Amino acid sequence: MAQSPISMMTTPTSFETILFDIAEGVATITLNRPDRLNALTTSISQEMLAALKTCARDDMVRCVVITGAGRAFSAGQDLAEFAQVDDDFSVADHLRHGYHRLVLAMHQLEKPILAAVNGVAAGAGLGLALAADMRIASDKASFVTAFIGIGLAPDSGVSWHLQRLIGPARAFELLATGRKVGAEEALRLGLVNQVVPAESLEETVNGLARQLAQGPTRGIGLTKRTLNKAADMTLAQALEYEAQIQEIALRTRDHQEGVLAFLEKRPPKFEGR
Ligand code: T3D
Repeated sequence: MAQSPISMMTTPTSFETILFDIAEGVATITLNRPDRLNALTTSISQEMLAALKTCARDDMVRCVVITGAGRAFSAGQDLAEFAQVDDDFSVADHLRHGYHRLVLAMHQLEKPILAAVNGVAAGAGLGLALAADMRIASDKASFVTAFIGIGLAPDSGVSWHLQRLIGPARAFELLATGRKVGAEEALRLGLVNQVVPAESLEETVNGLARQLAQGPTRGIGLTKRTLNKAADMTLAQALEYEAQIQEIALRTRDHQEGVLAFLEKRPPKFEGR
């Protein structure tokens, strides 16, 4: 099948559309096209994917934060890039080579991912926020499915994540109407874990990220794996899967340290192993 240039993925050597920083066990990926509300281009998807691969490989990374520069989290697909495609363009290929890889990389990364939703999250930008394990939102954040506004159906995993988080009827309403949801309503719906004043967002997310980065990283990763699997299992299958995963968790250094620390009545010092 012919590939559109906008579908071709290469690994970038340096980042131009994201900021990537690792400190105290926390990797922060900042979407960095503030003048376009961090709209997603092929380049930003490639760079995010490369950053996520580093997060997966680097044992120093024990938690990941994704956020946006400026007043938005992300306005979704850059519609200007979209407008420039030629007749050979296949949207399905564009999705497969871009958002599918990103969303799956986030889903499969066995480390916690926090979305610090600093402003509007729309379309595939919402897709990225929903693919995180937790969403902490500023009181200035908003959520717009946006697909229907341009006559599209959901993509970037929104059909999968949204109905699991808020139920199928509410998911349908937000997808079919494109209604913008503010931060407080998002909290009521279960779309976000917490809403904080805009000026406290960074501090709140950093505090939680550092707490998670000091946790038993393998146990947290196995927890994520178990929840992901259980979502599509019967209870009997989930019980069996939990038993198998517990065999792995029980053999981690951090489990030994956790038990020892409890018996010695001291705080555990987890190393992520
Ligand atoms: O192949 C595929 O990948 C298909 C996949 C599609 C996945 C999708 O993500 S589809 C959905 C795409 N996104 C949208 O349709 C959202 C479009 N944007 C908006 O509806 C609004 O901008 C927002 C609700 C997000 C924010 O509204 P507001 O009033 O706060 O800001 P604004 O004034 O509309 O935007 C500020 C600037 O950002 C403006 O540029 P200007 O006038 O200052 O030069 C605007 O054009 C630009 N901008 C906003 N969103 C996008 C964008 N530029 C390119 N692409 C965007 N998505």
